[in-house]
Amino acid sequence: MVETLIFRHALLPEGWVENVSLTIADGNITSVERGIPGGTGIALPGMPNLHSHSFQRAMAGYAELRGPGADSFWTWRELMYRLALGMNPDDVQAVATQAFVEMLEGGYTAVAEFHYLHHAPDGTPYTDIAEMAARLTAAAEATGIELLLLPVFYAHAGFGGTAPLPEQRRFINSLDAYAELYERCATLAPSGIAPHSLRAATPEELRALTTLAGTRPLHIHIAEQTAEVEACLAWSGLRPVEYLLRHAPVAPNWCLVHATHVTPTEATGIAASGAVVGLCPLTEANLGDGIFPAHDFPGAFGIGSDSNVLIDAGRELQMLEYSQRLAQHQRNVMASATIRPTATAMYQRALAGGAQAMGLQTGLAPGAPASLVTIAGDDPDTTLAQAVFTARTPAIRDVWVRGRRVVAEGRHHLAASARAGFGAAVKRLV
Ligand code: NGQ
Ligand code: ZN
Repeated sequence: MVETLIFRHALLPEGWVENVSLTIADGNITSVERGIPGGTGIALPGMPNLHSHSFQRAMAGYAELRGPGADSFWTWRELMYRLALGMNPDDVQAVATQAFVEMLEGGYTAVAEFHYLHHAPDGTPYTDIAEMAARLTAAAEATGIELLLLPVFYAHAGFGGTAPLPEQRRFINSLDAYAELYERCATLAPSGIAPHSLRAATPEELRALTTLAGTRPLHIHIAEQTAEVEACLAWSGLRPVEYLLRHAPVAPNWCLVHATHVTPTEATGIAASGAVVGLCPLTEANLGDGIFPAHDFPGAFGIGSDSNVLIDAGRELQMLEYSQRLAQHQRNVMASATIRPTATAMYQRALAGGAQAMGLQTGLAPGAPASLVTIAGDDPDTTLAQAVFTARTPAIRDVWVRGRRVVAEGRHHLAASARAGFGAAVKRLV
């Protein structure tokens, strides 16, 4: 089927263009024409969500009260582990369905699921070792979001190969079991390799995973918390990013998730490696991680919804810019000399970085997937600025993924049933 969409404005690789028509066949853009009148709205390439743990959507709002002592990332993690231990495959699918609906309504057209809840509650693998990944795939297919599966390798509780904690038992695989899991995932959806962190994989395991990855996407959590930096220094004499840059073949197919605590030398090293930094500003704020020095980072970055405490690409960019303003005591920090409107500049960089990290082609151009979102307004830079900085509700109107329209007038076609399934799962879980 061939379809033509006409827009008043569209964000093309070279910037905003007026009166654009896109011809779509078999899910891909086959031609882009300029000077075609009669269109309405503003079209942008859909944003890749480069880091999500969809199951954590079930606890959004339930961890915002103080415990007996001082709360931290680590006390949040205890609650999160308790949730993880209670979830069955139906729950995982119901919660992912809701999260993916919200992602599509919030401007994301693709998601990388950094997925580690593999096994049954007692830690034994399901009959199908990729049972949970299959549930994520089913949720992605039902909602229409494009999925990159990142089955996570998790084997240790801390640096130096310490034994995993009992409450981590659902995450644990040997390298052999992981290879089987990966192969199975690759039959379900495009897949990459994901050592959870330098805490969870030893140097030998990291080497084996790097070999398995080849040039496929390789994502790893790094330097998110100061306690992790200190533990890494105590173990190796190096900071986490320093360690990785020195001992692993970090390259453009790598995504360093968070990279919050980096020195200027480490930041320069990441940029030189060509790797993408996976920023998750809302989760990093929610968990009290810290602020990545994005203001002068010359490398690639994308955005991720991570814990899914709030799912909205615009809000994620807003938090990114605001965190830099608060730290730098300046305004319009993420704008550049070539793209002065801040929201547009951030959007373009996060698109490119997200696509690189997920191994996707992006941009409204011939040959790229027809994955796009629209917002309503006249002046595109101002409309996007309002969507990011001033809108009280998500500004996304329509969403297409690979030529299939899944959101119309701000609403996903499965919104009501997804919400009902999610509500039932959460009621049982919390
Ligand atoms: C995760 N989340 O894997 O879900 C982690 C917490 C950990 C974030 N880092 C677990 N935001 O890092 O040990
Ligand atoms: Zn994460």
